[in-house]
Amino acid sequence: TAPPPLDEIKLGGLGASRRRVEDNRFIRGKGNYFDDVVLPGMLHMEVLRSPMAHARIKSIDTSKAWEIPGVRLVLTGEALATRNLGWMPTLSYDTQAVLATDKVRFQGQEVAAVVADDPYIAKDAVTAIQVEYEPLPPVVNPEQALAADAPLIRDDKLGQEDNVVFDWEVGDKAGTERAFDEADVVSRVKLHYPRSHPSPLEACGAIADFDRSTGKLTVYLTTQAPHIVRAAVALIAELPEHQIRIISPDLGGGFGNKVPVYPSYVVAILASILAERPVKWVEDRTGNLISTGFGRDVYLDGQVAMRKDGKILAVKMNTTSDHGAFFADAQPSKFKIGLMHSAFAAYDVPYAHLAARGVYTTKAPGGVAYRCSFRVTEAMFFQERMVQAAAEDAGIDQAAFRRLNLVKDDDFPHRTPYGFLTDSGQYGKALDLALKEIDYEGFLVEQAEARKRGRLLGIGISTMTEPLGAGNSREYDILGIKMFDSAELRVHMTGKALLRTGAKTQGQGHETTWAQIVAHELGLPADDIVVEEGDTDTAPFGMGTYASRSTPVAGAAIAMAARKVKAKARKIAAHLLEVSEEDVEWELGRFYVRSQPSRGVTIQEACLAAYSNMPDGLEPGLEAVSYYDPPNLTWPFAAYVCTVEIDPETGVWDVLRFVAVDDCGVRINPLIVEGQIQGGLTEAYAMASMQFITFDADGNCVGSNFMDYLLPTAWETPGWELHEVVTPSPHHPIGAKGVGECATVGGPAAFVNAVVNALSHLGVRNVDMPMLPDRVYEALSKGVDV
Ligand code: MCN
Repeated sequence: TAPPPLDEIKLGGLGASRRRVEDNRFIRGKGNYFDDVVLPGMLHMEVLRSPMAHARIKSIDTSKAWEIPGVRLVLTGEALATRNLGWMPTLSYDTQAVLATDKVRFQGQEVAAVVADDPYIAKDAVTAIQVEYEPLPPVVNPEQALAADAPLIRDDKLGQEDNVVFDWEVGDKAGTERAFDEADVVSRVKLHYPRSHPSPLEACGAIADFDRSTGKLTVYLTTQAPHIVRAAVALIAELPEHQIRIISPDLGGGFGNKVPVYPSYVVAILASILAERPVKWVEDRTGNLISTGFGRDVYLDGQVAMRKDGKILAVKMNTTSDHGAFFADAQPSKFKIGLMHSAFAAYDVPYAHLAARGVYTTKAPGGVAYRCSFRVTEAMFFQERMVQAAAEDAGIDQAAFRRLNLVKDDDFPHRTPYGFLTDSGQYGKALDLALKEIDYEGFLVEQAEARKRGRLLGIGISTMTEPLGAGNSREYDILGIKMFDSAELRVHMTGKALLRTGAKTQGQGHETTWAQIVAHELGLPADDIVVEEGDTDTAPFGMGTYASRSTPVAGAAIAMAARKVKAKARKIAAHLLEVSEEDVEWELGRFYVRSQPSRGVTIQEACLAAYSNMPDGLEPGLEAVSYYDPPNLTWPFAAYVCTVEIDPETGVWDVLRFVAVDDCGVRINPLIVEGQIQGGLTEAYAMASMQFITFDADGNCVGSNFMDYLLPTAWETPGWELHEVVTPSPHHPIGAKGVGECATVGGPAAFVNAVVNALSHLGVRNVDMPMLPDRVYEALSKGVDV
C-alpha cells in the first residue's frame, strides 16, 4: 500500500508557524554583524561632518590631524576630486558630493575623513581638522526653497536655476476638472507628513578591503541591496564588477535606511585602495540620524469631489516633497514621486490628477524610503485622511463611506485612477471583519454617551491596498537595471539543500520562510534547507530587499527554481520506477506510478539518484537557477480600526483597541507575518504619537539622538488584535503577496483618524503627526487644526 501523505505543516511548508531559525544565533549572541568582522591589519576611519546647514567652505586645514601619531590618511574632497571621486551618482539620477569641497549643504554632511591605527586616534584626529566656513542662509522647508529670493542650493548643477528637483504630474487632468465642476460636494484638506527616520538599531558601516595583488575589492557593508551597491561601486570607483565582492552580513534592521549608497562607503573604499589595508568605518547614532536616508516630509493639498450620497467622482492631489540637499534614495526611474500615484488604488475613483513637486532644502538627503519605499506610505496616509474628511464633509458615516467607495470583489482586475492594475482582494470582507471585531456600532453609542459627560472617545479607520513587490521590468528599474529577482537551489545527494537568493534579509526571517517555500514545492523538510543571502560572489543577481518585494519577486523565483528541480527529479523518478515520465504522479515529497500508487520513490531517493543513478542522456546533479520577472505588483489589503480616548486636561491620548485585518494572500509563515504586522504597527504608532525630527531656523537637526527621537518600547506600545482574510495573488506561483510594510503604511492614518474623530465635534479637522499632547491639547482647547 501507498505510504500516508506527508503533513506539510510538520514538514515546515506553507502555513507552518515555524520559529525563526536565525533567532537561534541572534539570541545566543552569535550573529555576525559587520562590526564583528575583524581583518588583519585593519585601519579605522572617522568622518568629519559639517556643523552648519549651509555654508561656503573657505579653507580646510588638515595639517594638525596629520601630526597625530597613528594617523595614516587624511582625505578631503579636493583629494578625492583628483581621482574623479568628488561627486558620485545617486540611485535617483542625481549627484551627491562624496566629501564637500565648495560648500556644505546640510548639517552632518561629510567634509573630511581620517584613517588611523585605531578608532580613537581617528576620532581625535578629525577634531584637529580646521574648516573655515562662511555661513549661507539655511533653507529648511519647501516654502523657503520656493521663495523668489531663495538661495540656490545646488549651484553645482549645470542648468539648475531654482530649488526644484522635479515637477511631475500624472492622471487625467481634464476629466478630473470636469468631475469637480459637476460635484455636489468638494472636500479639501491640507496635510503634512513629517520627516521620520527608519532608525535601525545597528547604524550603517563598511569594511573595505582592497587587495592590490589580486585587484579584488571586498566590502563588508550594511546594505539591503548588495548587487545594486556592487553596480554602483563599479560605476563610481571605476572598478571591474567581477573584482568587487559586496558582503552584507547579518543586519540589525534596515527599514529602508540601508538602501542608499552613502558617501562614507565610497571614502572607505578609496581609503583602502590608497592604504592597501582594510579600512573600517562605523557610523554612530547621531551620524545615522542626521545624515542618512530619511522618510516622508511631504505636504499635501488634497481635494475629493463627490455626489451628495458620498460617491467619489474625482480626486486632486497636489504634493510638495522635501528631498534635502541631494535626491539620493533608490527610486524607480520612471516615477519621479515614487509610487505616490498608488493613492486611491483601493477605491473606485473615475478621475484623478496628481501634481507632484520635489524641492531641495539644506537638510539631509532622503524622503523616499522608510518602510514603505517609494512614497507609498505618504500616498496611503493622505488617501485615508482625505477619505475621512470627505466622509465628514458629505455627512456620511466613515465606515459607510468606505463601503460605498471601495472596489467590489467582482470589479477585478481594476484599473486604479492613476493607471495601476489591481488584480484581487476582498476589501468589503476585510473591512466588515475589522468593524465587527471592534464592535463599531457599539462604540458609536458609547462615544455619544461619553461625549455628554465630556469624555473624548474617537474611532479611526484606515483601509488601503498598496503596491508591493517592485518588479515587473517593463515599469520598474533602478539606474536602468530592471527589477526582477533570482534564486539558486542546489539539492545535495542526501536531499539536503542550499538556497541562495538576490534578496537580503534585515530581520524579516528569510532564512526561515524561504526554506518553507522549497519544502512546499519539493516535500523536503524545511530544516534540511539552508538559506544564504547577501554575498555577491555567491548569490545570483538580485535587486535586494525593500518595498516588500522579497516574497513577491525572490519568493516567486524560489518556487520556480524548486519547480525546475522537481521537473528534473521527475525524469529521474521515472527512470527509477521504470515507467515513462507521463506515468509519474506527484504528491508532496513523493513520485509514484499513476496506475500503482504504492510504487513510488521519495524526493530524497530521486536526489540520491541524481548523483548515482541518472538516466542516460540526463545531466548529473540537481540544481536550478531561476530569474523571476513578475507580470504585476502584488496588492495586499489592510483594514485597520483604532479606538482612542483623549484626556481633555492634558491632550494625552491612549489607544483603547487596535484591530488589524490583513490580507497578504497565502501566508508562508503566519507567525512571521504577525511579527511583521506587529512591528509595522509599532512603527506607525511611533510616527503618530512620539517621533519628532525637525530642523530649527538655522537648519540644525532637532532629534539627533534617541533621547529626542523616541523609539517605543513594549511598555508604550498598544496591544494589537490581528486577523486575516486570504485572497491569493493570481499571478504569484504560491499566491503570496508582500506584507512587510502594510502596517507601517496603513497604520498612521488609523491613529490620526481616531484622534481627529474624537475631536470632530469641537470643530477639529486635522492634527498633524506626531500628535504630541501639547498639539492635541491646543486643538481640543481652541477647536482648531494643528
Ligand atoms: N511573508 C509570509 N507570507 C506572505 C508574505 C510575507 O510569510 N504572504 C514573510 C516573508 O517570507 C518574509 C516576511 O514575511 O519572511 C516579509 O516579507 P515581504 O513582505 O516579502 O517583505 P521583505 O522580506 O521584502 O521585507 C521588506 C519589508 C520592508 S520594505 C521593510 S522597510 C522592513 C520590513 O520588511 N524592514 C524590516 N520588515 C522588517 N522587519 C525587520 N525585522 N527589520 C527590518 O529592517
